Amino acid sequence: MNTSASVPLLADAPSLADLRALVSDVVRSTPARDIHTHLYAPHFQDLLLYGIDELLVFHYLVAESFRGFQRDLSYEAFWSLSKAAQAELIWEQLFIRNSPLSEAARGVITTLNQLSIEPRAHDLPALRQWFARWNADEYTDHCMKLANVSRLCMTNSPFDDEERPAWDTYRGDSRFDAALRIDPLLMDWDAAGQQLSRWGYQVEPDLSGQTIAEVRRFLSEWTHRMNPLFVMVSLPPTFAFPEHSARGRLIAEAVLPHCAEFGLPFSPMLGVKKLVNPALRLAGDSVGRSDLDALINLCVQFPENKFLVTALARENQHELCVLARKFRNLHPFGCWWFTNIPSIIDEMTRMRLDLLGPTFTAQHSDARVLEQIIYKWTHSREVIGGVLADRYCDLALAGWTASRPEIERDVRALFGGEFERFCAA
Ligand code: HDL
Ligand code: ZN
Repeated sequence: MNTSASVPLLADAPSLADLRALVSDVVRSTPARDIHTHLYAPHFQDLLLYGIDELLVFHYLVAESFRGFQRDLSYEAFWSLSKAAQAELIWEQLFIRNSPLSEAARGVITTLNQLSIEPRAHDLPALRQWFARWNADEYTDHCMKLANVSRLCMTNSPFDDEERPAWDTYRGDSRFDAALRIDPLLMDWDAAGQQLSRWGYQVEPDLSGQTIAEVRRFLSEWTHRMNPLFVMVSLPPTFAFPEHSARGRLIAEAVLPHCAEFGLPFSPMLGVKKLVNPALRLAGDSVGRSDLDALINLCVQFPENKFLVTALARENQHELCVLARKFRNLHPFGCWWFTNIPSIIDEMTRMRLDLLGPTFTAQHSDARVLEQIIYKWTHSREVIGGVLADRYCDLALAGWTASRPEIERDVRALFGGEFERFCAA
């Protein structure tokens, strides 16, 4: 890219270098709506994770650390350590023995720097005291300000025994949205059906009798309680639709009619191979390429439903973009989990812009620890800003120089505006 050339045609047009700087400034200064996180409003107390130990024992860093740990450190021995001791081992392995070059390790450095903490001061006891001084409510505001995030969407499961009671007293938090997560219902109907029975829903293992109506009652009651933005589920690479299974019937006969009734997007998150290494626990999941014919069938057979989709496999991204061109009830979002790394965010964002224009949701953080929104949005804005700068320069060289208000409009769309339009449709 020749950034020194002045832009042809329009005399007062900015130079390409000025245009690049303008785009980067808009991307940096536009607040983002974070539509998928594992964070919780402070009302949920201990479910909202923050602080240096939580940052270091993040499951991405656990997986990366085990690659370097001595073979004599068993998984069980690691898990039996205190969180503080685990954090010390991870710090030693990923930050002292090696340079923190991975995305998640560099994220800790970015986060500490933006919190005005000198990372090399590495004194975990002192850092613990610094983090402990914060009030969760004020600290939430502080981290959201540093990340330039306007709203955070939680991941809320009625099946989570620790979370469920908090909904009896939760009256909302203007910074947080809810998302109704139903993995157990669709991934383990036998156990979920028994749980629903214990909660008083008249359901049968073979879905007979009142089961479908009762599952819809369950979904309706939690939708009224949570007021979720969408209904979401993580699905394996083998997910097929239609499918002659409890999952296939529950999606077709209960979940999608429920979402249509309440005007909620259904969000299948495709391609998770659960616990390929169970000893790593939360860090033990992997990725597999999904057959997106399932998505085609969903979009075709349920044109009244909205599908908010993210795929975990890099190999699925191009087809997902093409399908978004075919079905306006399909909205791709985010660079999820193993694709949330600069090299793939760059590739995915270029592909999406080339095929869809600014009509998708460019990113979500998937943050599990509050401070992670700082690094996840800082790193993503760097990459997305670079891609957009290239595209606006290409556009200028083609003869159309976008103005600052036009670029601000487009970036707002990519950072939550298109998601809001999709949800309201
Ligand atoms: O299923 C999901 O929502 C995933 O994001 C998992 O929570 C995963 O463990 C994760 O944290 N990815 O970032
Ligand atoms: Zn997630």
